[in-house]
Amino acid sequence: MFIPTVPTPDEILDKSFSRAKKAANKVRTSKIPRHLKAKKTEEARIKTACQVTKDTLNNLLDKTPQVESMHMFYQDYIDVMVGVDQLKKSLGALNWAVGVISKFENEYVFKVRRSRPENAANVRKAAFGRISSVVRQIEDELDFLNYVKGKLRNMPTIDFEATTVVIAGFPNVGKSTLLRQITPAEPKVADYPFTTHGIQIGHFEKKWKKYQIIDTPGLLDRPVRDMNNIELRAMVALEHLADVILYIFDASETSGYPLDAQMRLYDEIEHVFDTPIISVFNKMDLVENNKYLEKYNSKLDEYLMISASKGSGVELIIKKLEVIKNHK
Ligand SMILES: Nc1nc2c(ncn2[C@@H]2O[C@H](COP(=O)(O)OP(=O)(O)OP(=O)(O)O)[C@@H](O)[C@H]2O)c(=O)[nH]1
Ligand SMILES: [Mg+2]
Repeated sequence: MFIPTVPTPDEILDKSFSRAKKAANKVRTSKIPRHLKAKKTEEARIKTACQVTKDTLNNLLDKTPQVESMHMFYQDYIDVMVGVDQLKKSLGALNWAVGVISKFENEYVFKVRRSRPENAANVRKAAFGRISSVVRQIEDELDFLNYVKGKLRNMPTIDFEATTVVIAGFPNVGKSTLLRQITPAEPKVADYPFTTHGIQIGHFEKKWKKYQIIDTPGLLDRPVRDMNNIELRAMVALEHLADVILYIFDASETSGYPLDAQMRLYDEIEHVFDTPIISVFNKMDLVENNKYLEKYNSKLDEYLMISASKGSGVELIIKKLEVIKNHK
């Protein structure tokens, strides 16, 4: 999501007041009768300061995308990342400031026109004081928008036309390794849990069909209300994007999580989401005897057995994907 650069209150005010000064200088050097100059100069300063402040804030408002009109995935993603309510509140505060400054503009232009020439500067000073105070009142909101800008800088761009495969599973089971195998994407892979914090996307085409593979952060088998924000990003992708879920087990258990726990998460995902699931047993290169796996499924042949790091069995996944329909 693109949010324009967010200025601080001081930056906004510096710009507004220095532009106002320039506007005043123009009037001062123009051919207006001398006795009118003081008032005209201050009027120009007030108008310009108000305009420039409003323009700066309006520019921020116009360029920040409207969350409500976005796809539900983005809405939930933004909510998990920064909080949609807080974002709306901040934009609301900017709007409020624009309204108040418009009122000041009318009020103080009127005052300066009715003032005596020697009082014009004081009227303008009062106007500037009030503009400053309003802009400083939205300091927290501007700060927050700046934080939002940073947090959403890497917001993933989703291709809503492509068949979307969401890779899910426990931490450290090899999800990102698999994404690297199937697509040219290069997500970070490491031998510790929660390496992936955000949503990583890779693309490939097969028989003129576009696929989008989404790698997500690891999930633990715990209720949604106990999940941290990193896990929730995975849930948001599962909920809104998946045409099919690729559930990865670490059959070797070398990631440190027992298969029983991985199976509980599988059951939970199957229960919560109404999406086809392809089950994949990964790290089979480390499994010497897969007899013990049988206890997990009497129809063991329904699971694809692969080794993502070695690239073996990956073609079985692609084959399965070809028969999956894009249901959006
Ligand atoms: N032996 C073996 N190691 C693997 C295999 N697949 C992945 N690994 C290793 O397992 C570790 C975790 O791999 P990742 O791809 O980062 O796992 P992840 O599921 O994305 O992990 P998080 O992002 O932390 O949830 C890395 O050290 C990988 O090299 C495999 O098939 N065999
Ligand atoms: Mg990962």
